Amino acid sequence: MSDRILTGQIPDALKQSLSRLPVVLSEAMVERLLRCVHYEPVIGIMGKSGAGKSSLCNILFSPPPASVDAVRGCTRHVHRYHVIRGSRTLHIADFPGIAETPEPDRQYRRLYRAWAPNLDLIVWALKADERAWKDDLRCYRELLGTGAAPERFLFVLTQADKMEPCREWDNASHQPSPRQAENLRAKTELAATLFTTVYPVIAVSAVENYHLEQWAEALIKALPVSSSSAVFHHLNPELRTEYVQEIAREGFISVAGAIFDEAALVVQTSARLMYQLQRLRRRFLAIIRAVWHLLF
Ligand SMILES: Nc1nc2c(ncn2[C@@H]2O[C@H](COP(=O)(O)OP(=O)(O)OP(=O)(O)O)[C@@H](O)[C@H]2O)c(=O)[nH]1
Ligand SMILES: [Mg+2]
Repeated sequence: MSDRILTGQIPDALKQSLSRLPVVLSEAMVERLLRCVHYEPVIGIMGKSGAGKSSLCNILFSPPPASVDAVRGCTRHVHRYHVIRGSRTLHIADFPGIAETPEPDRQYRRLYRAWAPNLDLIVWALKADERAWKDDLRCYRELLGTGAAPERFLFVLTQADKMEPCREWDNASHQPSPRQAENLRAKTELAATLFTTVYPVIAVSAVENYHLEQWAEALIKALPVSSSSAVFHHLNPELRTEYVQEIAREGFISVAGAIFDEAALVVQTSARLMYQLQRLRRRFLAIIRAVWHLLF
């Protein structure tokens, strides 16, 4: 069954649950909710060339995003990729590699300013076996200097299997050796300290399928609640764990609650009506919870 048919049926159930509200109000609420359901998230990807940005995206989303077009942005390009599932699209904006030109900071500032209003989250890939992240750090600080919010950035340590001593990687269990694990722990801590990250830094390997579930959780948690369910819809099915599902669903329910509360503000409030509104709210959110898996 196509998701358009489904979302056509679901508004009726939702409208019914809101039948005690004025029709204009309940219709406006359902319309706002459906806008959230069909919202097309945009995730920005930053990091040095070769950090493993494309590999991470290809393993994270389903179907793997295909390069579609290059958008001219000032002097460099931001590559856009689209992940299309059914009638829904997730957009990925792949920023040019840091430190590839003599003037990277200025270009990044310009590109970032142009894109910032559209980005739900920026994933910053740091290669695990890189000795120094001097350019990444300088660039990140530049962006913060332009007013970028730290909570919009999620850092990830990529290519964990290349961490020294890289010959010790266990190819059978797809796990690091104890010495590699210790080095990875130290490196993620270092990244979190240097970049003063809002979210934990997780070491992943796209090639070895290492820690991808944990990272998908971190991604869904870091996203704004208004877009986490839409991103969930595009995750590789293997990464749509119960826990990831719960985070996204609860986020969407909080959005629905906020939509209800805003609408309720315009309704006359007597003590009796307040009580009824609270009951209505509970019923409305219970329906959202029950149909969430059909929406996403
Ligand atoms: N061993 C290992 N190799 C990886 C991993 N991720 C990516 N690579 C390899 O690293 C190289 C660069 O990966 P990409 O995903 O193309 O990196 P990128 O950041 O998109 O690079 P640009 O598009 O040039 O900016 C490729 O040869 C990948 O196969 C990983 O987790 N482990
Ligand atoms: Mg790439």
